[in-house]
Amino acid sequence: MSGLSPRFIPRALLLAAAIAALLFNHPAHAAEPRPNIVLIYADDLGYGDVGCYGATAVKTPNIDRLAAGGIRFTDGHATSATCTPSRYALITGEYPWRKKGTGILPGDAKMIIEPGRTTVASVLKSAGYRTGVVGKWHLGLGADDLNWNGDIKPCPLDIGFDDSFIMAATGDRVPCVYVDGRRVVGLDPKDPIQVSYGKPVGNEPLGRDHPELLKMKYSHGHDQSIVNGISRIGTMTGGRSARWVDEDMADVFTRHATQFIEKNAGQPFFLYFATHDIHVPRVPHPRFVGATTMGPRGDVIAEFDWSVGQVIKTLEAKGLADNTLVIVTSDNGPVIDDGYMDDAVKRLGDHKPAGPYRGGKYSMYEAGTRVPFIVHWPARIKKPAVSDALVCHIDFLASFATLVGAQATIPGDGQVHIAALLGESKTGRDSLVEQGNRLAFRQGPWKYIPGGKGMKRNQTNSELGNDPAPQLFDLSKDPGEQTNLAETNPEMLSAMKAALETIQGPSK
Ligand code: NG6
Ligand code: CA
Repeated sequence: MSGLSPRFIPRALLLAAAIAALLFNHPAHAAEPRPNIVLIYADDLGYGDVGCYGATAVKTPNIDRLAAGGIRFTDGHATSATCTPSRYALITGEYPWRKKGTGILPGDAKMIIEPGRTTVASVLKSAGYRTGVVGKWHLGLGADDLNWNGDIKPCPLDIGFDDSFIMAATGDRVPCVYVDGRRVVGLDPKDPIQVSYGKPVGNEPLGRDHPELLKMKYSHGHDQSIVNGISRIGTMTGGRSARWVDEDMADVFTRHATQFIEKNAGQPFFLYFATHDIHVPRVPHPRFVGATTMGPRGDVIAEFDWSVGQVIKTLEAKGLADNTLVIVTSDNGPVIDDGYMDDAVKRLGDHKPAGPYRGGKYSMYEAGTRVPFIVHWPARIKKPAVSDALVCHIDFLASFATLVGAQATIPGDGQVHIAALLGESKTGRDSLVEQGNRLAFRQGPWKYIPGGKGMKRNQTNSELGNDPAPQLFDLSKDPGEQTNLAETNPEMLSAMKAALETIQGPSK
């Protein structure tokens, strides 16, 4: 086996595990029906932003209830400290930094996951699951020269999703419309949409020229097209009847999520429910305004918790709660000022969005990727617990495939960690590459951040971890990454550096 590069060993192991699962254990419990899988993916929700991870300034009873009845992970990760790469890894099981063009995408980017590729959805679909995506996509849509007024192809329907109701990119990027299947919702053909991330299109006023038209002002970026009194990144013209109302967005997405469950109650289903909450612009429905003392950033956490509650209610009403595997997690760590003046900094009080961890969204430090991570499945998880196993979204594809007995060759960097995910083993991954604006590496208690030369903080004031000197931390004694051991433990430093380079492979 000496000819196998380390990158391919997990693939071989996976295959073996998948075959073993097929032969001996098909599916997880042959006598039991396979579980439905509902993956609730928050946006920018920090480790410390929910009650069961220590928050007191916002109440999250629905998420806390799932944690109390399931497994709550303390070392659960997205692959990356921003959205597009984390979602790319979640869907494909491949580290995003292996592929060019997986950074934060503009709203008119073409789709970065090729049709025909194995995805978490295509694997489950091939195993007989009905698959759906609702919410934030941010993996690009269409090919070059996408026409928003016609059929959008490729889209999630081309990579394994039977149903798709999404926004193209983010709440703060044009086009500010929903896309149902291949079509923009509510579009009047007489008022076609045009979108640009270059030269502005149309002649509607822009935020930077007309701040008096804004109900929420920007603090950085976000100074172009004004939609619903909020200026965004990029410009759009037309499509007036199709434009979303931010205040209603959580209701719209949650309704689609619960309808998907109701419609598919009679068969196994996989729902990827990627909320816009708690990303900017933070615009809760009026019924959540004032839910916390923290202003919009706190109130949209309460709104997110409500969305989780609606999903649980629907599962219960349909008698599906027991045999549905529900996961609640987030695409990257928290950020306070992400470009709008929404009082998040001023009203934060003593709330700690990152919990005990350093950094946040965009950062190489732990809070960049370490996020809330809860797994709930009453039929299988009999002993609710808190688990310190190292787990990551990149393993969902391989793990779900094995769990449901899907016949698939699992590509990429994903590993099967069903036992850890269900709390049946205390051991998860041995190691994990964490992505900020560069790559950091975790192995056992150790964390290695190569020396950088970039800025220390970006406009959001998030600590990026770009110190020129390499950093090494022992997270078992120093979870807050305060004491750099690089100089006192050069052996470990070089071992970590070498291990990261081996996984990275030769640079292309
Ligand atoms: C940044 C945006 C930020 C957010 C982020 C993507 C500016 C100044 N900042 O470029 O507001 O949209 O991209 O966030 O434009 S993510 O969660 O989708 O990765
Ligand atoms: Ca995000």
